[in-house]
Amino acid sequence: MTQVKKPLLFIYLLCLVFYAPRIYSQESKPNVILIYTDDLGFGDISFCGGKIPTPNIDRLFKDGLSLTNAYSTAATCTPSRYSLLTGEYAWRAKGRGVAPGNASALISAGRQTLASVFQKAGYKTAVVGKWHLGLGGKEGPDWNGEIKPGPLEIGFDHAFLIPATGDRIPTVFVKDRRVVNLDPKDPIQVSYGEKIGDWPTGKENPELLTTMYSHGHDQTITNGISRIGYMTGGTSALWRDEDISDRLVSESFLFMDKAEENPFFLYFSTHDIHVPRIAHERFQGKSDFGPRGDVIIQLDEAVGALLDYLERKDLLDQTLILFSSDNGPVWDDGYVDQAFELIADHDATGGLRGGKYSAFEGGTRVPFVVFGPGIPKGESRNHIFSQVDLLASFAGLLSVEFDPNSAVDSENHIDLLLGKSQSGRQGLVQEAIQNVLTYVSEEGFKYIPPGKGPDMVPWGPKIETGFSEKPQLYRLDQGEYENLAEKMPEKVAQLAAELDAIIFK
Ligand code: NG6
Ligand code: CA
Repeated sequence: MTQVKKPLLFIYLLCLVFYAPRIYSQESKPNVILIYTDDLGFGDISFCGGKIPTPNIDRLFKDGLSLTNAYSTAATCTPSRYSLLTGEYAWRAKGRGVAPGNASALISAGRQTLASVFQKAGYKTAVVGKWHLGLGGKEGPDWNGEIKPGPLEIGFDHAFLIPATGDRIPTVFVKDRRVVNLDPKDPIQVSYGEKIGDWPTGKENPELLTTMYSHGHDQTITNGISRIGYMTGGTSALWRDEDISDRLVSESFLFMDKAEENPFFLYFSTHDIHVPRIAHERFQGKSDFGPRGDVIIQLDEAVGALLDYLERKDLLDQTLILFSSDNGPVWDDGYVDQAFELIADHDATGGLRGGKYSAFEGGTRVPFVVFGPGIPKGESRNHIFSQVDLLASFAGLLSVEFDPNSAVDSENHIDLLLGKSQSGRQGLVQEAIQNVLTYVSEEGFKYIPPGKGPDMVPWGPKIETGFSEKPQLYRLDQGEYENLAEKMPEKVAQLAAELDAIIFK
């Protein structure tokens, strides 16, 4: 008997040696794609009640785990993205508000980030899409030379970037550290002060515009659209807005193709559905809701293209997909694209008050889904979760040591993300415009401290700020309409103290 068993044991051990790493890499080191959309609300997804069909995003919801009380850390892009990558609330230091298109890098070279956590665990890492976290040293990016520091200095192996936003110049892509397709004989010049060069502007030559601006956005015209900021030069490098989504998808394929044997982390940071909302010709007029609806369809197709890719490469069962948004929805965000006029019964916030920029929930409570192997299908959790937690959560999953003094606000909630636990945060902070900080507690209360400020976002998007000179307390299951602060002064005091404890920690 023993003579028979020994070779069997040997074969068994051999199998373990060969198969264990595969099993490990499939189960513990899944590929991770973080689809980070721009200005997308709950109600923009047809699974959540949206009127524009989003079958591919719906698939993530139907077959994944949705966190219904997940928050971006801010109601605008730059601070949300800063927190997402660093694990630190952006408001802890000045200068992390919406960044101009020539801002220098906001995250210092060498700093630990979500990407560096993946890199440490042996992943190939890439960011493809919107960056909006500044590039270059103190002087800002050298558009005609090496653009450094940037994503490659903080944990990304590869970058294909919209440097800031679609509505900020320069309207060129940056690949790793260089502007794509730049002709050195036609250097780029950029100014966020005085006009530079002689290219037409929206203000001086509105007759050249294919999309009119409504507020701001009246400076240099590229591709028929006037933007924020002035530029001249770099003609061969200018993007065509209609092609952005397709380009981001194809660049993602290139990256995933090259990752080969390594697991990969792809931060797929879409331009959609930010302004200017210029869908590819094949989507123009496809929704009944004008350009805002068309780019939702385009976004959905991009998600579908990623899913198809994974299916084709047989990677679907080895890849976790996270899907979320950097802040809540907005309608008129600076261009006349009829987003407001055509909204009809499409409720982009999904019933939340406010929207992008706001201290109300519409500013920061965003769609959040996890989809992939082992994730409960079609379930949801209502525990509170903040995007600032991704760093500690993935460090936990991958057993990577991380510096909690740098990711000071990040908590490990990987079990919640994977659907294995029934608990979340105790409380979290959100940042509205004008640095207003609000607080949500695990019991479902929202506290907005008293402060001065306008009722409506001042520059025109027709969104309530949520600011008031009185303290505000809401029960979130009842919406933010009945202010309970006077009825529940102890609760106000408790939440104000909890908020202070986080601010001054
Ligand atoms: C605002 C822009 C808005 C958008 C926003 C940033 C004006 C009047 N408005 O200043 O159009 O670009 O910044 O959006 O210029 S975010 O999603 O990147 O934070
Ligand atoms: Ca945004």
